[in-house]
Amino acid sequence: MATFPSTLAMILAGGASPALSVLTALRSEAALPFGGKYRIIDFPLSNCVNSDIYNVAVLTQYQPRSLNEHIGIGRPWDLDRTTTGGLRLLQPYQARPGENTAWQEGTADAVRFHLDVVREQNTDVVLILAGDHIYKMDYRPMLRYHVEQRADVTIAVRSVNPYEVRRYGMVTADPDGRVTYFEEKPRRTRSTLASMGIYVFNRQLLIEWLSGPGKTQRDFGREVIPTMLEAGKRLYAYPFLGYWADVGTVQAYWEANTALLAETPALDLYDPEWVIHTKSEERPPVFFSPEAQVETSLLSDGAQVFGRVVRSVLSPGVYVAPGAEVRDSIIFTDTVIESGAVVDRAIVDKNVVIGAGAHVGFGEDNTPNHEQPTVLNTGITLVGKGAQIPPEVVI
Ligand code: ADQ
Ligand code: ADP
Repeated sequence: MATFPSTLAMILAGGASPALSVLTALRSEAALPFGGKYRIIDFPLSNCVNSDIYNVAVLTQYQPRSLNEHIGIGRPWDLDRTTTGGLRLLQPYQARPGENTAWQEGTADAVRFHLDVVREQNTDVVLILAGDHIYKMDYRPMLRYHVEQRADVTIAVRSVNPYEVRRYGMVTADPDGRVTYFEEKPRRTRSTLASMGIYVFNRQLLIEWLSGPGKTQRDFGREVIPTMLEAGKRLYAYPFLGYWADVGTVQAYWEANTALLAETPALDLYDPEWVIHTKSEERPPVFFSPEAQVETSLLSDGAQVFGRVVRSVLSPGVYVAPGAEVRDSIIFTDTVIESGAVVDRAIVDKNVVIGAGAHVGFGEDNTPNHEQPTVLNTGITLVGKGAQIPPEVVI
Protein backbone atom coordinates (compact mmCIF):
# COMPACT_ATOMS: atom_id res chain seq x y z
CA MET A 1 0.00 0.00 0.00
CA ALA A 2 1.44 3.38 -0.96
CA THR A 3 1.50 6.19 1.62
CA PHE A 4 -1.79 7.40 0.20
CA PRO A 5 -4.09 4.41 -0.20
CA SER A 6 -6.67 4.18 -2.96
CA THR A 7 -10.01 4.86 -1.30
CA LEU A 8 -13.70 4.15 -1.66
CA ALA A 9 -15.76 6.52 0.53
CA MET A 10 -19.14 5.28 1.77
CA ILE A 11 -21.39 7.96 3.24
CA LEU A 12 -24.08 6.57 5.54
CA ALA A 13 -27.08 8.79 4.95
CA GLY A 14 -30.03 6.55 5.63
CA GLY A 15 -30.76 6.53 9.35
CA ALA A 16 -34.02 7.99 10.69
CA SER A 17 -33.36 10.87 13.10
CA PRO A 18 -36.39 10.99 15.39
CA ALA A 19 -34.75 13.53 17.72
CA LEU A 20 -35.12 16.17 15.00
CA SER A 21 -38.89 15.84 15.08
CA VAL A 22 -40.85 17.44 12.22
CA LEU A 23 -37.65 18.58 10.47
CA THR A 24 -36.84 14.97 9.55
CA ALA A 25 -40.41 13.72 9.19
CA LEU A 26 -40.22 14.01 5.40
CA ARG A 27 -36.49 13.97 4.67
CA SER A 28 -33.38 12.22 5.90
CA GLU A 29 -31.16 14.20 8.23
CA ALA A 30 -28.47 14.33 5.55
CA ALA A 31 -30.89 16.33 3.37
CA LEU A 32 -31.65 18.86 6.10
CA PRO A 33 -30.86 22.46 5.11
CA PHE A 34 -27.92 24.01 6.92
CA GLY A 35 -26.41 27.47 6.88
CA GLY A 36 -29.15 28.77 4.57
CA LYS A 37 -28.12 27.42 1.20
CA TYR A 38 -26.50 24.08 2.06
CA ARG A 39 -27.72 20.64 3.02
CA ILE A 40 -25.84 18.60 5.61
CA ILE A 41 -24.66 16.00 3.06
CA ASP A 42 -22.79 18.81 1.23
CA PHE A 43 -20.15 18.72 3.98
CA PRO A 44 -18.99 15.08 3.70
CA LEU A 45 -19.39 15.19 -0.10
CA SER A 46 -17.29 18.36 -0.38
CA ASN A 47 -14.74 16.99 2.10
CA CYS A 48 -14.34 13.95 -0.16
CA VAL A 49 -13.67 15.85 -3.37
CA ASN A 50 -11.53 18.45 -1.57
CA SER A 51 -9.48 15.49 -0.29
CA ASP A 52 -9.16 14.15 -3.86
CA ILE A 53 -11.48 11.23 -3.18
CA TYR A 54 -13.70 10.85 -6.23
CA ASN A 55 -14.96 7.35 -5.59
CA VAL A 56 -17.99 7.92 -3.40
CA ALA A 57 -21.07 5.88 -2.52
CA VAL A 58 -24.00 7.37 -0.62
CA LEU A 59 -26.13 4.81 1.23
CA THR A 60 -29.71 5.89 1.66
CA GLN A 61 -32.76 4.33 3.22
CA TYR A 62 -35.04 6.52 5.35
CA GLN A 63 -37.10 9.13 3.37
CA PRO A 64 -34.53 9.46 0.57
CA ARG A 65 -36.45 11.63 -1.92
CA SER A 66 -35.06 15.05 -0.95
CA LEU A 67 -31.58 13.57 -0.74
CA ASN A 68 -31.80 11.86 -4.13
CA GLU A 69 -33.06 15.02 -5.80
CA HIS A 70 -30.36 17.08 -4.17
CA ILE A 71 -27.48 14.78 -5.05
CA GLY A 72 -28.67 13.80 -8.53
CA ILE A 73 -25.69 12.55 -10.51
CA GLY A 74 -23.27 14.51 -8.33
CA ARG A 75 -22.51 17.37 -10.70
CA PRO A 76 -22.05 20.15 -8.08
CA TRP A 77 -19.32 18.07 -6.45
CA ASP A 78 -17.72 17.16 -9.78
CA LEU A 79 -18.66 13.54 -9.12
CA ASP A 80 -20.54 12.99 -12.40
CA ARG A 81 -17.65 11.02 -13.81
CA THR A 82 -17.73 8.44 -16.52
CA THR A 83 -14.20 7.09 -16.17
CA THR A 84 -12.72 6.42 -12.73
CA GLY A 85 -14.87 6.56 -9.63
CA GLY A 86 -17.82 8.91 -9.50
CA LEU A 87 -20.92 8.87 -7.37
CA ARG A 88 -23.16 5.92 -6.59
CA LEU A 89 -26.45 6.31 -4.77
CA LEU A 90 -27.03 2.95 -3.09
CA GLN A 91 -30.56 2.18 -2.07
CA PRO A 92 -32.20 -0.81 -0.41
CA TYR A 93 -33.41 -3.40 -2.88
CA GLN A 94 -35.27 -6.67 -2.83
CA ALA A 95 -32.84 -9.56 -2.42
CA ARG A 96 -33.24 -13.29 -2.82
CA PRO A 97 -34.92 -14.91 0.20
CA GLY A 98 -32.41 -15.75 2.92
CA GLU A 99 -29.71 -13.44 1.52
CA ASN A 100 -30.34 -9.95 2.76
CA THR A 101 -33.32 -8.50 4.48
CA ALA A 102 -34.66 -5.59 2.47
CA TRP A 103 -34.33 -3.08 5.32
CA GLN A 104 -30.99 -2.47 6.89
CA GLU A 105 -30.92 -2.27 10.63
CA GLY A 106 -27.79 -0.29 11.35
CA THR A 107 -24.61 1.02 9.84
CA ALA A 108 -22.71 -2.27 9.39
CA ASP A 109 -25.83 -3.96 8.06
CA ALA A 110 -26.13 -1.21 5.44
CA VAL A 111 -22.51 -1.65 4.32
CA ARG A 112 -22.87 -5.45 4.23
CA PHE A 113 -25.95 -5.07 2.05
CA HIS A 114 -23.79 -3.32 -0.53
CA LEU A 115 -20.70 -5.48 -0.03
CA ASP A 116 -20.73 -6.38 -3.73
CA VAL A 117 -19.83 -2.74 -4.46
CA VAL A 118 -16.96 -2.92 -1.95
CA ARG A 119 -15.74 -6.15 -3.59
CA GLU A 120 -15.89 -4.67 -7.09
CA GLN A 121 -14.02 -1.51 -6.22
CA ASN A 122 -10.62 -3.00 -5.63
CA THR A 123 -9.37 -0.05 -3.56
CA ASP A 124 -6.95 -0.43 -0.64
CA VAL A 125 -9.28 1.01 1.96
CA VAL A 126 -12.90 1.93 2.60
CA LEU A 127 -13.57 5.25 4.33
CA ILE A 128 -16.88 5.13 6.21
CA LEU A 129 -18.50 8.51 6.82
CA ALA A 130 -21.77 9.74 8.29
CA GLY A 131 -24.08 11.89 6.19
CA ASP A 132 -25.22 13.99 9.13
CA HIS A 133 -22.10 15.73 10.43
CA ILE A 134 -21.10 19.35 9.88
CA TYR A 135 -17.34 19.68 9.52
CA LYS A 136 -14.44 20.46 7.25
CA MET A 137 -11.90 17.67 7.22
CA ASP A 138 -9.08 16.73 4.92
CA TYR A 139 -9.24 12.93 5.05
CA ARG A 140 -5.75 12.52 3.53
CA PRO A 141 -3.73 12.91 6.77
CA MET A 142 -5.97 10.29 8.38
CA LEU A 143 -5.45 7.92 5.45
CA ARG A 144 -1.68 8.45 5.67
CA TYR A 145 -1.76 7.83 9.41
CA HIS A 146 -3.66 4.59 8.78
CA VAL A 147 -0.88 3.38 6.46
CA GLU A 148 1.95 4.55 8.74
CA GLN A 149 0.48 2.73 11.74
CA ARG A 150 -0.10 -0.39 9.63
CA ALA A 151 -3.60 -0.28 11.10
CA ASP A 152 -6.47 -2.60 10.26
CA VAL A 153 -8.95 0.08 11.23
CA THR A 154 -8.47 3.76 12.05
CA ILE A 155 -11.13 5.70 13.95
CA ALA A 156 -11.23 9.50 13.90
CA VAL A 157 -11.59 10.83 17.46
CA ARG A 158 -11.95 14.14 19.21
CA SER A 159 -12.28 15.34 22.79
CA VAL A 160 -15.75 15.87 24.18
CA ASN A 161 -17.10 17.13 27.49
CA PRO A 162 -17.70 14.39 30.09
CA TYR A 163 -21.48 15.02 30.11
CA GLU A 164 -21.62 14.21 26.39
CA VAL A 165 -20.10 10.71 26.57
CA ARG A 166 -23.50 9.00 26.35
CA ARG A 167 -23.94 10.23 22.80
CA TYR A 168 -20.70 8.73 21.47
CA GLY A 169 -18.51 5.68 21.14
CA MET A 170 -15.76 6.36 23.70
CA VAL A 171 -12.20 5.37 22.92
CA THR A 172 -9.16 4.67 25.10
CA ALA A 173 -5.82 4.62 23.30
CA ASP A 174 -2.21 3.99 24.35
CA PRO A 175 0.46 6.69 23.77
CA ASP A 176 1.10 5.33 20.25
CA GLY A 177 -2.55 5.79 19.35
CA ARG A 178 -3.44 2.10 19.42
CA VAL A 179 -6.97 1.61 20.71
CA THR A 180 -7.05 -0.42 23.93
CA TYR A 181 -10.73 -0.03 24.83
CA PHE A 182 -13.92 1.03 23.09
CA GLU A 183 -17.39 1.40 24.52
CA GLU A 184 -20.45 2.57 22.61
CA LYS A 185 -22.45 5.27 24.42
CA PRO A 186 -21.35 4.44 27.98
CA ARG A 187 -23.15 5.89 30.99
CA ARG A 188 -19.83 7.02 32.37
CA THR A 189 -16.20 6.59 31.44
CA ARG A 190 -12.85 8.16 32.24
CA SER A 191 -12.11 8.61 28.55
CA THR A 192 -12.92 11.92 26.88
CA LEU A 193 -11.97 10.75 23.37
CA ALA A 194 -15.10 10.29 21.29
CA SER A 195 -15.34 8.37 18.05
CA MET A 196 -16.57 10.65 15.26
CA GLY A 197 -18.15 7.67 13.51
CA ILE A 198 -15.52 8.04 10.76
CA TYR A 199 -13.58 4.84 10.05
CA VAL A 200 -10.87 3.72 7.66
CA PHE A 201 -11.03 -0.05 7.12
CA ASN A 202 -8.63 -2.14 5.12
CA ARG A 203 -10.99 -3.22 2.38
CA GLN A 204 -10.10 -6.89 2.49
CA LEU A 205 -10.63 -7.07 6.25
CA LEU A 206 -14.00 -5.31 5.97
CA ILE A 207 -15.21 -7.79 3.36
CA GLU A 208 -13.94 -10.81 5.29
CA TRP A 209 -15.31 -9.59 8.60
CA LEU A 210 -18.79 -8.62 7.44
CA SER A 211 -19.23 -11.88 5.58
CA GLY A 212 -17.41 -14.00 8.22
CA PRO A 213 -17.06 -13.48 11.99
CA GLY A 214 -19.23 -10.36 11.93
CA LYS A 215 -21.85 -11.57 9.51
CA THR A 216 -24.73 -11.04 11.94
CA GLN A 217 -23.41 -7.72 13.30
CA ARG A 218 -25.58 -4.72 12.56
CA ASP A 219 -23.73 -1.75 13.92
CA PHE A 220 -20.12 -0.54 13.72
CA GLY A 221 -20.08 1.18 17.12
CA ARG A 222 -22.02 -1.39 19.09
CA GLU A 223 -20.65 -4.57 17.53
CA VAL A 224 -18.00 -4.45 14.81
CA ILE A 225 -15.45 -2.19 16.52
CA PRO A 226 -15.57 -3.84 20.01
CA THR A 227 -15.36 -7.39 18.62
CA MET A 228 -12.55 -6.56 16.19
CA LEU A 229 -10.67 -5.14 19.17
CA GLU A 230 -11.26 -8.35 21.16
CA ALA A 231 -10.07 -10.34 18.17
CA GLY A 232 -6.70 -8.53 18.40
CA LYS A 233 -7.04 -6.41 15.25
CA ARG A 234 -4.89 -3.28 15.02
CA LEU A 235 -7.27 -0.39 15.73
CA TYR A 236 -5.84 3.13 15.85
CA ALA A 237 -7.30 6.45 16.96
CA TYR A 238 -6.64 9.46 14.73
CA PRO A 239 -7.11 12.75 16.60
CA PHE A 240 -8.99 15.42 14.64
CA LEU A 241 -8.64 18.96 15.96
CA GLY A 242 -10.80 20.97 13.57
CA TYR A 243 -14.45 21.95 13.81
CA TRP A 244 -16.93 19.06 13.89
CA ALA A 245 -20.58 18.92 14.96
CA ASP A 246 -22.98 16.01 15.16
CA VAL A 247 -26.26 17.86 14.73
CA GLY A 248 -28.58 15.00 15.66
CA THR A 249 -30.65 16.98 18.16
CA VAL A 250 -32.68 20.18 17.74
CA GLN A 251 -30.40 21.91 20.22
CA ALA A 252 -27.19 20.85 18.44
CA TYR A 253 -28.64 21.72 15.03
CA TRP A 254 -29.66 25.12 16.30
CA GLU A 255 -26.28 25.83 17.88
CA ALA A 256 -24.31 24.78 14.80
CA ASN A 257 -26.41 27.11 12.60
CA THR A 258 -26.22 30.09 14.91
CA ALA A 259 -22.47 29.53 15.44
CA LEU A 260 -22.11 30.65 11.80
CA LEU A 261 -23.19 34.14 12.91
CA ALA A 262 -20.12 34.70 15.09
CA GLU A 263 -17.67 37.34 13.88
CA THR A 264 -15.01 34.67 13.31
CA PRO A 265 -17.02 31.45 13.13
CA ALA A 266 -15.34 28.14 14.00
CA LEU A 267 -16.66 26.86 10.67
CA ASP A 268 -15.51 29.22 7.94
CA LEU A 269 -17.78 28.96 4.90
CA TYR A 270 -15.80 31.67 3.13
CA ASP A 271 -12.54 29.70 2.92
CA PRO A 272 -11.51 29.60 -0.77
CA GLU A 273 -9.21 26.65 -0.01
CA TRP A 274 -12.10 24.46 1.14
CA VAL A 275 -15.24 25.30 -0.81
CA ILE A 276 -18.45 23.60 0.30
CA HIS A 277 -20.29 22.75 -2.90
CA THR A 278 -24.06 22.46 -3.11
CA LYS A 279 -26.81 22.19 -5.66
CA SER A 280 -28.44 25.59 -6.04
CA GLU A 281 -31.42 26.62 -8.10
CA GLU A 282 -31.19 29.87 -10.04
CA ARG A 283 -32.75 32.54 -7.89
CA PRO A 284 -32.82 36.34 -8.17
CA PRO A 285 -30.55 38.45 -5.93
CA VAL A 286 -31.42 39.33 -2.34
CA PHE A 287 -33.60 42.43 -2.05
CA PHE A 288 -33.86 44.88 0.88
CA SER A 289 -36.52 47.62 0.91
CA PRO A 290 -35.59 51.05 2.34
CA GLU A 291 -37.28 50.08 5.64
CA ALA A 292 -35.53 46.73 5.89
CA GLN A 293 -33.27 46.18 8.89
CA VAL A 294 -30.88 43.26 8.86
CA GLU A 295 -28.33 42.49 11.56
CA THR A 296 -25.92 39.58 12.01
CA SER A 297 -27.72 37.21 9.66
CA LEU A 298 -27.12 34.93 6.69
CA LEU A 299 -29.46 35.48 3.76
CA SER A 300 -29.65 33.30 0.65
CA ASP A 301 -30.54 34.06 -2.95
CA GLY A 302 -34.06 35.19 -3.68
CA ALA A 303 -34.70 36.53 -0.16
CA GLN A 304 -36.83 39.68 0.02
CA VAL A 305 -36.77 41.69 3.22
CA PHE A 306 -39.16 44.53 3.97
CA GLY A 307 -39.17 44.01 7.74
CA ARG A 308 -36.50 43.16 10.33
CA VAL A 309 -34.16 40.19 10.48
CA VAL A 310 -31.84 39.75 13.48
CA ARG A 311 -29.37 36.92 14.28
CA SER A 312 -31.09 34.56 11.85
CA VAL A 313 -30.27 32.18 8.99
CA LEU A 314 -32.53 32.36 5.92
CA SER A 315 -32.67 29.82 3.09
CA PRO A 316 -33.42 30.82 -0.54
CA GLY A 317 -36.64 32.65 -1.36
CA VAL A 318 -37.70 33.68 2.15
CA TYR A 319 -40.04 36.68 2.21
CA VAL A 320 -40.21 38.98 5.24
CA ALA A 321 -43.08 41.44 4.84
CA PRO A 322 -43.18 45.05 6.09
CA GLY A 323 -43.39 45.25 9.87
CA ALA A 324 -42.56 41.54 10.27
CA GLU A 325 -39.68 40.56 12.53
CA VAL A 326 -37.50 37.44 12.54
CA ARG A 327 -35.22 37.03 15.56
CA ASP A 328 -32.81 34.22 16.46
CA SER A 329 -34.47 31.92 13.95
CA ILE A 330 -33.68 29.53 11.12
CA ILE A 331 -36.07 29.82 8.18
CA PHE A 332 -36.10 27.29 5.31
CA THR A 333 -36.78 27.82 1.61
CA ASP A 334 -39.73 29.88 0.30
CA THR A 335 -41.32 30.57 3.66
CA VAL A 336 -43.35 33.75 3.91
CA ILE A 337 -43.55 35.86 7.07
CA GLU A 338 -46.51 38.16 6.58
CA SER A 339 -46.76 41.73 7.77
CA GLY A 340 -46.49 42.37 11.50
CA ALA A 341 -45.73 38.70 12.29
CA VAL A 342 -42.97 37.89 14.79
CA VAL A 343 -40.82 34.77 14.65
CA ASP A 344 -38.63 34.36 17.71
CA ARG A 345 -36.26 31.43 18.47
CA ALA A 346 -37.89 29.18 15.92
CA ILE A 347 -36.91 26.77 13.18
CA VAL A 348 -39.47 27.15 10.39
CA ASP A 349 -39.47 24.54 7.63
CA LYS A 350 -40.00 25.31 3.92
CA ASN A 351 -43.15 26.63 2.26
CA VAL A 352 -44.63 27.82 5.53
CA VAL A 353 -46.82 30.89 5.75
CA ILE A 354 -46.77 32.78 9.05
CA GLY A 355 -49.95 34.83 8.92
CA ALA A 356 -50.07 38.58 9.50
CA GLY A 357 -49.66 39.55 13.14
CA ALA A 358 -48.99 35.97 14.29
CA HIS A 359 -46.34 35.38 16.96
CA VAL A 360 -44.30 32.19 16.73
CA GLY A 361 -41.99 31.31 19.62
CA PHE A 362 -43.82 33.28 22.27
CA GLY A 363 -42.70 33.02 25.89
CA GLU A 364 -39.91 31.05 27.54
CA ASP A 365 -39.58 27.29 27.88
CA ASN A 366 -37.52 26.57 30.97
CA THR A 367 -38.02 22.83 31.32
CA PRO A 368 -34.83 21.00 32.34
CA ASN A 369 -32.66 19.56 29.63
CA HIS A 370 -32.07 15.88 30.46
CA GLU A 371 -28.95 15.54 28.39
CA GLN A 372 -27.33 18.48 30.12
CA PRO A 373 -29.04 18.83 33.51
CA THR A 374 -27.33 22.10 34.34
CA VAL A 375 -28.79 23.81 31.30
CA LEU A 376 -32.39 24.80 30.73
CA ASN A 377 -34.03 24.34 27.34
CA THR A 378 -33.75 27.31 25.09
CA GLY A 379 -37.37 26.92 24.01
CA ILE A 380 -36.92 26.48 20.29
CA THR A 381 -40.23 26.31 18.43
CA LEU A 382 -40.46 24.05 15.36
CA VAL A 383 -42.88 24.66 12.50
CA GLY A 384 -43.32 21.77 10.04
CA LYS A 385 -43.10 21.89 6.24
CA GLY A 386 -45.98 23.63 4.49
CA ALA A 387 -47.74 24.73 7.69
CA GLN A 388 -50.12 27.69 7.48
CA ILE A 389 -50.08 29.66 10.70
CA PRO A 390 -53.28 31.75 10.79
CA PRO A 391 -53.06 35.52 11.32
CA GLU A 392 -52.82 36.81 14.90
CA VAL A 393 -52.19 33.32 16.34
CA VAL A 394 -49.74 33.09 19.26
CA ILE A 395 -47.63 29.90 19.57
P1 ADQ B 1 -24.71 7.33 16.02
O1 ADQ B 1 -24.65 8.66 15.34
O2 ADQ B 1 -25.73 7.19 17.12
O3 ADQ B 1 -23.26 6.91 16.60
P2 ADQ B 1 -26.05 5.81 14.00
O4 ADQ B 1 -27.34 6.37 14.45
O5 ADQ B 1 -25.95 4.35 13.85
O6 ADQ B 1 -24.87 6.19 14.97
O7 ADQ B 1 -25.71 6.56 12.64
C1 ADQ B 1 -24.48 6.79 12.02
C2 ADQ B 1 -24.77 7.27 10.59
O8 ADQ B 1 -25.23 6.20 9.80
C3 ADQ B 1 -25.86 8.33 10.47
O9 ADQ B 1 -25.49 9.23 9.46
C4 ADQ B 1 -27.11 7.54 10.05
O10 ADQ B 1 -27.99 8.33 9.29
C5 ADQ B 1 -26.47 6.48 9.19
N1 ADQ B 1 -27.24 5.23 9.15
C6 ADQ B 1 -27.74 4.53 10.21
N2 ADQ B 1 -28.39 3.42 9.77
C7 ADQ B 1 -28.30 3.43 8.42
C8 ADQ B 1 -28.76 2.57 7.36
N3 ADQ B 1 -29.45 1.48 7.64
N4 ADQ B 1 -28.48 2.90 6.09
C9 ADQ B 1 -27.77 3.99 5.79
N5 ADQ B 1 -27.31 4.85 6.72
C10 ADQ B 1 -27.55 4.58 8.01
C11 ADQ B 1 -22.16 6.77 15.70
C12 ADQ B 1 -21.15 5.79 16.28
C13 ADQ B 1 -20.55 6.35 17.57
C14 ADQ B 1 -19.96 7.73 17.27
C15 ADQ B 1 -21.03 8.63 16.68
C16 ADQ B 1 -20.46 9.97 16.28
O11 ADQ B 1 -21.78 4.52 16.52
O12 ADQ B 1 -19.57 5.48 18.08
O13 ADQ B 1 -19.44 8.29 18.47
O14 ADQ B 1 -21.57 8.02 15.51
O15 ADQ B 1 -21.48 10.82 15.86
P1 ADP C 1 -37.01 19.45 0.82
O1 ADP C 1 -38.27 19.65 1.60
O2 ADP C 1 -36.05 18.61 1.62
O3 ADP C 1 -36.40 20.73 0.34
P2 ADP C 1 -37.67 18.93 -1.98
O4 ADP C 1 -38.08 17.69 -2.66
O5 ADP C 1 -38.57 20.10 -2.05
O6 ADP C 1 -37.37 18.54 -0.46
O7 ADP C 1 -36.23 19.33 -2.52
C1 ADP C 1 -35.26 18.35 -2.77
C2 ADP C 1 -34.25 18.87 -3.75
O8 ADP C 1 -34.84 19.22 -4.99
C3 ADP C 1 -33.46 20.10 -3.30
O9 ADP C 1 -32.09 19.98 -3.69
C4 ADP C 1 -34.11 21.23 -4.04
O10 ADP C 1 -33.17 22.28 -4.27
C5 ADP C 1 -34.50 20.55 -5.33
N1 ADP C 1 -35.66 21.20 -5.92
C6 ADP C 1 -36.88 21.33 -5.37
N2 ADP C 1 -37.67 22.02 -6.19
C7 ADP C 1 -36.92 22.34 -7.28
C8 ADP C 1 -37.17 23.07 -8.49
N3 ADP C 1 -38.33 23.61 -8.73
N4 ADP C 1 -36.16 23.19 -9.38
C9 ADP C 1 -34.95 22.64 -9.12
N5 ADP C 1 -34.66 21.95 -8.03
C10 ADP C 1 -35.62 21.80 -7.10
